[in-house]
Amino acid sequence: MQGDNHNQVLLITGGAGNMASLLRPRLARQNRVLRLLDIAPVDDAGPGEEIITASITDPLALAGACVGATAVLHLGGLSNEAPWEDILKVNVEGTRTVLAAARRAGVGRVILASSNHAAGFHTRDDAPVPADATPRPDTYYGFSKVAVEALGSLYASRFGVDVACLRIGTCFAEPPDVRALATWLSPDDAARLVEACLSAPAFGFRVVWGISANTRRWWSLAEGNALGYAPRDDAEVFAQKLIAEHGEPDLADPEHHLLGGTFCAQPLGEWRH
Ligand code: 15L
Repeated sequence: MQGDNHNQVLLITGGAGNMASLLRPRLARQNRVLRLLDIAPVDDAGPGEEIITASITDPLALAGACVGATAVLHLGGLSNEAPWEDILKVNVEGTRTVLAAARRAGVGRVILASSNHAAGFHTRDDAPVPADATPRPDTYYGFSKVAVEALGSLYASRFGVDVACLRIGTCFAEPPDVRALATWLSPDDAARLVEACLSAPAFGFRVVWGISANTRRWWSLAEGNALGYAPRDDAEVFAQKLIAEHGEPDLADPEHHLLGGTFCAQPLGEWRH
């Protein structure tokens, strides 16, 4: 998609999910088709949108979805802790399926939704935590995001696909809690980050934090900046309201000291045999 403003086709997996819903109106452009793939129904396809109802684990469906695509934004998958087998099937196998189909179709750029939970056991002692900090997953979900990043690296190294992994913080319309005063990614900044990844010159493999310019952030924005990401929002505008409701965060508490917050203490998804 680099520099080409004509007939862009952006395949978005997880097209019915929270992030895709926030991004769709913000990524809409003349001469850009948003091709939304999801196993769940996608509501109200607008002008310039196409819908494909399929699972990300279906190689044939992905092969078809990638025909003519200029880039892939892979948001599909489980977005929280889940049973091990589901995590493997949907997040790991699903991502391999997406990358393999993109590569076969000659798609040159893939943006992968990783998560802060790939590095959840880093602490404030490491601040500012670099975007490519060593994986320290906090859950099976976090492990799957490490695997997502590793698959992205494999496809970048082997096949020359540009792959950007977004270690997303907390992406909602508003920060939901006081932790998110540091970890929020506003919907507008999420769109800015995706646009930066789409328009940057060839970059190989990158890992960047998906956060806004939050006053309380402690994760590095340097790697995102290097890709052309310039966030404009700051969760601090919600601080007064959130602190009145929940109190000032105690930074020594593991919820705020550990990068992955409460995920670091939640039970792992149960095993199924
Ligand atoms: C994530 O990866 C989850 O998908 C999201 O629901 C939030 O919990 C977020 O991390 C977070 O850490 O705030």
